[in-house]
Amino acid sequence: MSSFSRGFHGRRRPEVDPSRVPPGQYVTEDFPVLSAGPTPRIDTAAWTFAIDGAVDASATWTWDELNALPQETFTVDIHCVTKWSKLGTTWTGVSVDSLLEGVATEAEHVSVWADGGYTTNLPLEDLQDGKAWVVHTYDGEPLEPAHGGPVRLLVPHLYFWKSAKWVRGLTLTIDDEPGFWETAGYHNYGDPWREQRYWSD
Ligand SMILES: Nc1nc2c(c(=O)[nH]1)N[C@H]1C(S)=C(S)[C@@H](COP(=O)(O)O)O[C@H]1N2
Ligand SMILES: [Mo]
Repeated sequence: MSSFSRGFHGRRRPEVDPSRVPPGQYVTEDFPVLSAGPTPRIDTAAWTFAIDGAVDASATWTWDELNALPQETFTVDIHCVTKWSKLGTTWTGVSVDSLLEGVATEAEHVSVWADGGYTTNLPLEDLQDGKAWVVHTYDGEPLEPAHGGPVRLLVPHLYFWKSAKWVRGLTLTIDDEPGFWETAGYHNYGDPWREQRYWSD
């Protein structure tokens, strides 16, 4: 009896801090895969990451160059518009601040683009000041292709559809250009704490 209840308690889910769960969300221990299309096959030997658009000079990085930039490992909560949140996810990658260093621009918007044709838009300032990364490692392992490997964007303070999997570049734009889900009715900004799920929210 006592050993049974000890074992039972040992397998209990960790307590969830409700202040970390945005309105309308539930916490999952799983890591669901949500993709609008098939998982692209990506060869890192031919891969590049680009910053272009309304910039004085475009910049590109090869796979080796990206990996030679300063790397950060950080733990954040992620929130999907389909209502699951996953707390305490640990990632490694390059902060977008590092990529934007030396990029001169008048732009205030970004169109994020990815292999497979997915796009998403956000204000440039939401990618700055330690709020966004391009990540290649999840929980100490190379990011699985289904979750966006070799590299995805991670913008944890916005709904997870802004975190483009298989990201290949940031196009800085003067005008805001709604992306794949934003054109299909998702909210243009997508703040989970204000429950900005759809255009009408
Ligand atoms: N390229 C690409 N990125 C994407 C998507 C997609 O379909 N294609 N789906 C988005 C959505 S809606 C969510 S919730 C997350 C899901 O990431 P996951 O499959 O790693 O959980 O990726 C986002 N990034
Ligand atoms: Mo999503």
